[in-house]
Amino acid sequence: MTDVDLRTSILRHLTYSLGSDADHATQHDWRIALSLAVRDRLIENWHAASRATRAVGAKRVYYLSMEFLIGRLLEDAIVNLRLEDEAQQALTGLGLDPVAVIQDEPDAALGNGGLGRLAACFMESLSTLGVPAFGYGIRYEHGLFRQSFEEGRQIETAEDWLTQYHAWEFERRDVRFKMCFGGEVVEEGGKPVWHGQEAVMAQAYDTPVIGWRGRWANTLRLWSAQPLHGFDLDRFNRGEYAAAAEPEALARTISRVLYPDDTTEQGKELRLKQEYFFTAASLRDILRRFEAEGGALTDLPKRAAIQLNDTHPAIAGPELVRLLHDEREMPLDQAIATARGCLSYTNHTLMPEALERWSEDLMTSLLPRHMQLIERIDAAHAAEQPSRSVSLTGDGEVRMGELAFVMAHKVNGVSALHTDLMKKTVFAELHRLHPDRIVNETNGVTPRRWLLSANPRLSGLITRTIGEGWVDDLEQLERLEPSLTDPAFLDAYAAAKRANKADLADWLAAEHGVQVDPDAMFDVQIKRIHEYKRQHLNILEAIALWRDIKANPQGNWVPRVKIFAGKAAPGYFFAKEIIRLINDVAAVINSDPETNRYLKVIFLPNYNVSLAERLIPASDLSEQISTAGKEASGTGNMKFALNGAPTIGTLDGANVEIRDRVGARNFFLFGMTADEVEARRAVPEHAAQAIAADPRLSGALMEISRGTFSRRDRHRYRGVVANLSGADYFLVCSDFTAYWDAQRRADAAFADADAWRRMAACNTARSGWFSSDRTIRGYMADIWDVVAVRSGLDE
Ligand code: 26M
Repeated sequence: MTDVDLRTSILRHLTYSLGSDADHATQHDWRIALSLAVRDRLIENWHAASRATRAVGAKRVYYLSMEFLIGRLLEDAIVNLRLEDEAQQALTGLGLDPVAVIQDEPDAALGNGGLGRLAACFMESLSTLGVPAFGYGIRYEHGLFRQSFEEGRQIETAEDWLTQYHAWEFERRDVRFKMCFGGEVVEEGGKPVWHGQEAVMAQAYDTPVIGWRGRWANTLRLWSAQPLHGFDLDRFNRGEYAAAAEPEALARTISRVLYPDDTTEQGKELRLKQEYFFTAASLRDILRRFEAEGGALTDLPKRAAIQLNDTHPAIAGPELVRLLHDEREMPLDQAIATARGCLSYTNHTLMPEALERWSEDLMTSLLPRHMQLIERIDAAHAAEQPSRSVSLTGDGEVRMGELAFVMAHKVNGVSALHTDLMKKTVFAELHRLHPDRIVNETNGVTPRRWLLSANPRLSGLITRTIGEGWVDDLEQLERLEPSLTDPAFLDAYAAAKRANKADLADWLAAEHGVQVDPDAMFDVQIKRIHEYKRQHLNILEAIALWRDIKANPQGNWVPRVKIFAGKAAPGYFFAKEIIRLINDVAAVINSDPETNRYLKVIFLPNYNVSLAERLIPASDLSEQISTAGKEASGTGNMKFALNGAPTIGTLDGANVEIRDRVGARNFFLFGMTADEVEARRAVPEHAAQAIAADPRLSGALMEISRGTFSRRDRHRYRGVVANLSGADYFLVCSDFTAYWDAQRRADAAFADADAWRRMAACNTARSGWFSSDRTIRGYMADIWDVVAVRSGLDE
């Protein structure tokens, strides 16, 4: 089907795959027909990639992740296959609006936030670089919940992306494994044998992941849980209709829904089942492939690099030992060493409440053999350490971070600061025992999605200026450096940003009924809602600014539109309070005729990958204001910098490295450092002190307390104010004055339009290092010991 032009192919699919015709087709039909036509163009290279991998016996990367936040796939495929013009012409020729067709696709939200989006960027970079790789995860029936607001409060509803036909996946009926839970371990012939009690089938679904120019494609293999035996006809015939369907429903529960928490670990049985289910199915698949290709089992590390994305798949350690030792008779020590040779682990957080711990009781009842093996692994590790100071269990719990560390040959952090803090805090003892194990791999983002495709105006300008080599060699953006003093270039740069902002303003008016001035500063904070990310610091500044403007309405104010978006975990009460407060503040400020020329506040519902793609290219200022030491890296920060939005931020996560590269003059730094944060917490009454010292801060808090934003419910935000003026664990008050000052520096810089556009362009020109291609090269060299089979740069 690749021998025909795209238009013909679309029409053929519309007729023969969808059974529709041009006169009756809906937008959905056209979108599916286009997807299938585009899909046809990548299948052959996809198959060629796996043939090439087998032909040279190449080592493969296996990326195990509970989350892949891939977003829409059609536009990505069109861009990477360079079909933009042909698709545009075909659709217009058929009387369709290309943008509407692309946007008809639901966002695949199989992830919570940064961790899941990183996995998606990595998959794209692995394909662009021509590295043989599989992503392994769960095919959730429901991704992250849909968010709406009712009287300012977050309402969650189920997301159902899979109710629409999913054009990008292939069900692999021949790839299914039986997965067991529970039961007991019995001695048989002198060896322990696990007899599981409950069983479900893991069914593979494959989605091709296409790299830049379509030269290479890897596979994202997601597991769906299905009943072992379908429907119980005997029971049905006995009239037990609901009971007959029960086993099926129970089995399917495992892949039913993504856990919507990215904060606190809750120790829920179903979550542990999900983790074991997808990890064990993936390992079974990896071993099957290895054994089909032949070779001694001890050579597994030469053929398979298995990356654990956080501790969610950490049961891979004991499971791989079980497969090698129990099921293939490899001596235990050798099995542990072989597993360790394959495994490596990425840590994404230092927050103690987010570190996974499973109760030994739950582990014993669900995975009895694994619990025994964890004890054996612990004993073997203890024997290596004279001090015996690290244990994988304690207080009746299994510590998954320690388990992942001990079973990995490399452990990595996701920014320089975060890796440094890992060595000094959570893994201090393990780092002393294994000083070469921890390495840093600073995160990155794929420039294909986050610049080329999301920001065609800017990417077009870049390509006209330096050619298109930057797309898969992002550090070529440095070649823009001479243009940073060229007024014609800067004019074009500013015009691209202005046009993106005008588009966003139109969309805000059409979709959300809010009017904004495209010449105002678009100040944007988009990410999960968390106390450590401090959206409340941002809204406090808005309140203080509003009060200042009201006190002096004739002042020379720099117009601002503050845009927020992000979801709160459904059980995270305080985060939901922050959402409501921002919505309430927005309602008051936006309807104030005295100030609304200068200040608008907007909280956009249902933040997702597609909304990020719309907002980031239209942003002027990037809010990255976490309490120092808490944000492991951030990746949104990189997307903004690349798209020419300077950061206002703390020295946290990758902000540090962004500032080093874009230059201190092009970054609005404020706030305490990670060390100062620790010291400040020890100061008694730190919040009260900060409030007493800054009348703007005390004024803003007073405004909240007196009920200005509380509608008819005066004490609505009593809890928020009490938290901030009391414990204030995330030091919002102590950083407020510095944040205010940094915002005023941003105002002054923005008021000088020439200086601002130079600053913005500097951010683009100097952010090339933050490509996920660079990150993946780092993993290849430092962790995986793999090489590309076909470099993305040749041909
Ligand atoms: C854990 C247990 C049960 C249910 C859910 C979880 C869970 C899921 C996701 C916990 C944390 C999750 O994500 C954490 C995360 O997204 N971390 C972010 O990772 C990014 C990529 O490295 C970093 O850039 C961010 O700084 C970091 O917060």
